[in-house]
Amino acid sequence: MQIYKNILIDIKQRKKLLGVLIDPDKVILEEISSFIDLVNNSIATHILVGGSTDHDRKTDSVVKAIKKLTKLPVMLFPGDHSHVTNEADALLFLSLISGRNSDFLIEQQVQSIPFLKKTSLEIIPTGYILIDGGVETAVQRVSNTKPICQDNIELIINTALAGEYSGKKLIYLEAGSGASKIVSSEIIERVKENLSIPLIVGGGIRTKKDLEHVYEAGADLVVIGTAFEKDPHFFNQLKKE
Ligand code: 1GP
Repeated sequence: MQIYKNILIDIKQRKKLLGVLIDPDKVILEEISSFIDLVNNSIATHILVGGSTDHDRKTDSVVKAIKKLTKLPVMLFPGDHSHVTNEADALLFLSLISGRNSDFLIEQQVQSIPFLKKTSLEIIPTGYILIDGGVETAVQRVSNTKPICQDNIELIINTALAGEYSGKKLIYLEAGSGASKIVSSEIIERVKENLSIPLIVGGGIRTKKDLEHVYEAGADLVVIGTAFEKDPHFFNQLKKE
């Protein structure tokens, strides 16, 4: 699978992509099969696995279970270097470029190399930008970094471009899992018009309307986790045609 190449092809064909985020810390393995059934019958195009923490070291077994149940590409979205497994197809190789905590800018990445040197995972360099989502989120707590205020659009654009110019292949605008305020349309529009690499947006997206707004503003791939976790019936509104 060439996941990044396929993302570029999809964008060229004006397809909008949807990633379902599964957090190994929250998942009940016995229930995963019915959940993935819903994912398979929906417009979802990718599955992301990860979260800020993985207390029970479940990433490996969760990805293994998911891979047996779907043909969708599975991308890792790790909270730190210990959450990486060869069972997935790709790794979002995240650098938290909105923060100034060297641990999440480069240290975790360095620590992951002994494993990644031998991996078959497709590694996708991703500039990860934390934006104020109205509540203190797990990313903020775990990374000990401050999100960028939604009013500071210039700083958000400059951070995204600094990511692109330093070679990231994706930019991820993150309001944080369970955010009460999603990334505004204005931010998405402005970042998108400045950027030439694909744009991911996530955090706090709960309704089909939210999803449509974020797509309209210019997001290429939207990530939703909490809304599906809380109410799997949400998939009924996003059924494949
Ligand atoms: C979090 O962007 C993702 O990292 C998804 O957020 O759980 O709020 O959908 P939600």
